[in-house]
Amino acid sequence: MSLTIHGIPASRAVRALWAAVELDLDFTHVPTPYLDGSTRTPEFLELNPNGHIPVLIDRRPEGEVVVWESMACALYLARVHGRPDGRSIAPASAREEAEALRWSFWVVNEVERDALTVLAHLHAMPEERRKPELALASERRLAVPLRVLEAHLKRQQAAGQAWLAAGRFTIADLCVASVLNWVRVSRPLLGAHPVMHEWLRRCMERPAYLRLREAG
Ligand SMILES: N[C@@H](CCC(=O)N[C@@H](CS)C(=O)NCC(=O)O)C(=O)O
Repeated sequence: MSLTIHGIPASRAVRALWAAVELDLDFTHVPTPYLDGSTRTPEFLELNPNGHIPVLIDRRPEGEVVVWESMACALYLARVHGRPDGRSIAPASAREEAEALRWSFWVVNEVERDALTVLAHLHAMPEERRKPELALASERRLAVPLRVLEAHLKRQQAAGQAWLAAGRFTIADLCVASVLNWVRVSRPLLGAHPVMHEWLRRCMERPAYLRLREAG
């Protein structure tokens, strides 16, 4: 049995890598970049015909399992390689599994595109190519889903649970935080959602995440 993850931490591959590190898994990391054509070679396209990182390969007694789509990789690792003991990031009950699934699908569908626009046009792109009006329009749209998250986290806290799905950091927090991290460049969004802001800070200060980012 062996696990391999293709992709660099400064990309969506961080979701799979972060999950593997949180779960303390033994895995091979192939730091395939994405801006130099590495994801479009015939060999890579065999692994993921979409030409994107991350890709995860799980060599199991019953055969090779290939997973692409970053959220699927992270959820797969927690589900298949995590211990559902109520202490690890793996879902420990049907309710926690449902939370992980619904919040991961939610963040991809309701948040990811606008979050990336905010990151790109407020921070990541060269200044001369940024369009502040695009960032502003995305910030306005994001106010709707972020209100949902803020209200959920408030209810969790009132019930004595500091995290998204449980009283501990789980794969649900990892998946959602990996996207919301992109809006940390937006003061208005952080200021309008203080509970989310504080939760996000705690997620991004996880030693597993910091170790990955330090490594590149
Ligand atoms: N929905 C996919 C998107 C993956 C994706 O777009 N990855 C980027 C890096 S963040 C990539 O590999 N881009 C290379 C390319 O499209 O050529 C996922 O979440 O895995």
